[in-house]
Amino acid sequence: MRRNRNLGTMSDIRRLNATQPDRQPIRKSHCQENRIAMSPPEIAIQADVGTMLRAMLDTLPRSTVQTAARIAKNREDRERFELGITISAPATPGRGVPYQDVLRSLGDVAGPETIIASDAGNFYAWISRYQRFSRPRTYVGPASGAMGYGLPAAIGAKLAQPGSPVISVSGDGGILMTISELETAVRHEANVVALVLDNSRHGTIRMHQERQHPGRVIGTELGSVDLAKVATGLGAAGYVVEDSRDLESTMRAALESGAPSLIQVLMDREQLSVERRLAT
Ligand SMILES: Cc1ncc(C[n+]2csc(CCOP(=O)(O)OP(=O)(O)O)c2C)c(N)n1
Ligand SMILES: [Mg+2]
Repeated sequence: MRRNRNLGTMSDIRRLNATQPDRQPIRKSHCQENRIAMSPPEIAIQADVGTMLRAMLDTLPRSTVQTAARIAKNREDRERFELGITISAPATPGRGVPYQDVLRSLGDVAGPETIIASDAGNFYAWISRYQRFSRPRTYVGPASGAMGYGLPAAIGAKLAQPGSPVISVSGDGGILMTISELETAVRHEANVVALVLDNSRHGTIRMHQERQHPGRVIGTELGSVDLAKVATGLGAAGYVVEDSRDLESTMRAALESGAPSLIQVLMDREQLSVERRLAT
């Protein structure tokens, strides 16, 4: 069987050509047709990419020396990284729950086996930066950034892995797209916890409006919805958290309740992203 592996794409080659016009890249192709279809390279090699790279590596000088400077630089980089993923105190305390507190509680409640399924929205930036995952296959996220993904993904994960605690994290906009799936969770006894970070707006889009079109806010405000009540109407348990101090105990209660549940967290509406707040 012919293995079809590529070293780079045509756009990689074009980019290379643009940045280094005086150098002709070596083009490697697994098939003759592909090779001759492109403009003629200086050196053309038809080969399997793995075989070719191994052969090329053999021609390079070996450098296995870990210099003291390199080790010190690695340590420095690691420290900077650790600092970057340490949850800080909210810079300006606002009304409602700050995202830092949600992340801190989530980090405390979620064990290494907990599966977290994320929706798309501004809160996702906080999860990707601060939540630590130590086991493979414990994070489920929408590769295409589709809102509404978090809860159904959590239900799927729970059905596939019933022994693992599963928490979905969504914004109010995203959960409203697929909240009806809580009924599916109830029917299939998929006991997930849907954590909803409710800022009564499409916070992500508002952030883009603030950045690119200041003073021209349109269509990003959402109404105040009693999501916990909607959850109970669908047969799940519903909780509302207004105070950071109740976050952890509510998450634990929901995980241990043995029923699908939704926790509506009333967020600090002015906190738009990890670094940005609304000026108002
Ligand atoms: C299906 C779908 N529609 C629209 C978008 C564009 N979009 C990305 S984030 C976002 C707003 C998300 O709002 P919310 O879920 O409340 O999260 P927040 O940004 O407020 O934290 C929108 C409309 C998308 N990603 N997916
Ligand atoms: Mg929102």
